[in-house]
Amino acid sequence: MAADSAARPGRQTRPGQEWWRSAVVYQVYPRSFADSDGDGIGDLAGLTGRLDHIAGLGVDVLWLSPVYPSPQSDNGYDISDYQDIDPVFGDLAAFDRLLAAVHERGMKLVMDLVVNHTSDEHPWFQESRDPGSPKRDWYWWRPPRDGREPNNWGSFFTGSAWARDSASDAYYLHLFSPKQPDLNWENPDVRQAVHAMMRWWLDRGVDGFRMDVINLISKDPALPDGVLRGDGLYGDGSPHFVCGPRIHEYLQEMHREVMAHYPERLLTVGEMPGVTVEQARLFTDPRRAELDMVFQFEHVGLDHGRDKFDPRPLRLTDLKASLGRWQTGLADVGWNSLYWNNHDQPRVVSRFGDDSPRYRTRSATMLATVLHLHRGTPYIYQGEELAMANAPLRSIEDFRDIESLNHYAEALRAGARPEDVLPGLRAMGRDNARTPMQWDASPQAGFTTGTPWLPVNPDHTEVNAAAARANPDSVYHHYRRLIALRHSEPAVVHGDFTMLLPDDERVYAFTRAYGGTTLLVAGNFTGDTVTAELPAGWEGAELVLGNGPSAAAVTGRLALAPWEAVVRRLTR
Ligand code: TEU
Repeated sequence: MAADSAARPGRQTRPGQEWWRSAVVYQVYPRSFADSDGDGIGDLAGLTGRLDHIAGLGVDVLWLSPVYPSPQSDNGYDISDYQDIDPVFGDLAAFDRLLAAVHERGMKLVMDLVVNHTSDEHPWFQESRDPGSPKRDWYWWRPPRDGREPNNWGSFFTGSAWARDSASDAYYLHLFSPKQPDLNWENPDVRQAVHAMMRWWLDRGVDGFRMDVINLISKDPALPDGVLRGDGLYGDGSPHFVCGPRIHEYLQEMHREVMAHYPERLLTVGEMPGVTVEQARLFTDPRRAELDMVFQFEHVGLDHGRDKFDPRPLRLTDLKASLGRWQTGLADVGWNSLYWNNHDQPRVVSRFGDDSPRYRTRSATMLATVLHLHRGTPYIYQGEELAMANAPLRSIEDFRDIESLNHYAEALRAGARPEDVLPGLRAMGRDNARTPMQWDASPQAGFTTGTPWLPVNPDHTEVNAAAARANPDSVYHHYRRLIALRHSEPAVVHGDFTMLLPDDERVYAFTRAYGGTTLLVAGNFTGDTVTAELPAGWEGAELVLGNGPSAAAVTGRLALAPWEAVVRRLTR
């Protein structure tokens, strides 16, 4: 699919009809998807060999998490060369073969753009360590303040957000790990280098970007202290870098310099920790020419206590209030992304469903139905279509993720016992989402012929793609039917959203209305049989999609079996 690199005056699809509004995206975390050479790590050739599994769902886009050269300190979100492929995943020729195979199946490929920070092993950073280098101002270098860090910000991965460099006895900023120094987007040379790199991938045929923590790239240049966090050790710098002072300017410039030159072809989604609905309206308003949609974090923070590793039970009314607010807030302008899972979140069937053999399939298909019938673009994370569950992570030796390992070490330094810390890591750690994709019931689930970098979940003997594709009642085929419904029923894409039963702690119900069609969607978030009041007029409505034996008869009351979901349709 050749890039339209000629800058045509904005011939744009009418707002509201862009192709990505009816699209479904499938995220691949390549390290854990399919290994073709037996080294225990997934690779591009392995992914290319498994594309029919993805295409068989009917998805439109494949989002590929980073495959660039990287020391792998944060599993590729620490990039040391933006225009090549890490040898562990293959090479550019293998990438081109993957891209062609994706396009041959009528799908698009979106790359992960990680430009808030590079790896500390990127040549740009290595050059910047010399105070006299022209690259010095490509990063946030500051002299010590009273012999210590330039401000009190804490890192997302525990500890200070500053690291001292002996080469110049100065500090550099890293919101994540010390091996992920933040780029200085105040510097136009940085922005131009990023734009050139983006065009290089788009001219190669890539169809867009998922932009990693893109709302963190603009910092308050004064770098003021933050309010001390609960740990009393570090300040919360987020008011000074979340959706910072120049973020819209940077994104509008990126759109002018890059996206505008490839009209109607791209999908751009900004990952935005801390973004609000009001801000998302600005980021996704097509008239502002910034991004198509954003990943917000409100709904995946509702079960956080002191922090993410202090999980609390989810209240369904909180979830409905949060997702309902995002539906209302982006109803007349902008667009939502819709997700439960990704490589940073625990598996939703374990988190918000019931991953027991009895209710794993039923709760997974209920969660999928409720999410996919919202207004927005749904994202499916690898294995979600199989209802893959959290991994049996026992001791800290079972963990690989830098975020979990750093949290554990800091908690023990602060005096906690392992048995106090491990339950939160087991429930919420990112390794839960990163166990190898479960292809079949063979010893390593068909993921590798070698030793996997992270153990395969033992439940792969029952939970695997081969079994799912062979079973018409599987989660896989339910996702396929949901995607087919999105592609055939305009009310799913364009319908107005109205939340029902906002105060009910058991049932999530809403309607979608478009033209003469109204859809009723209801999901039972419990393991009990429940009934709920419904608006009149639904008696005998057509059952479009369900996941349970009872297929929830609708009279004046809605009766739902444990974890049952229904979609009914009325056409006036
Ligand atoms: O994640 C940013 C982010 O907000 C998450 O790290 C979040 O803080 C946590 O993991 C979930 O509670 C992006 C990438 O998705 C993540 O994999 C990277 O580690 C991070 O940025 C740094 O690039």
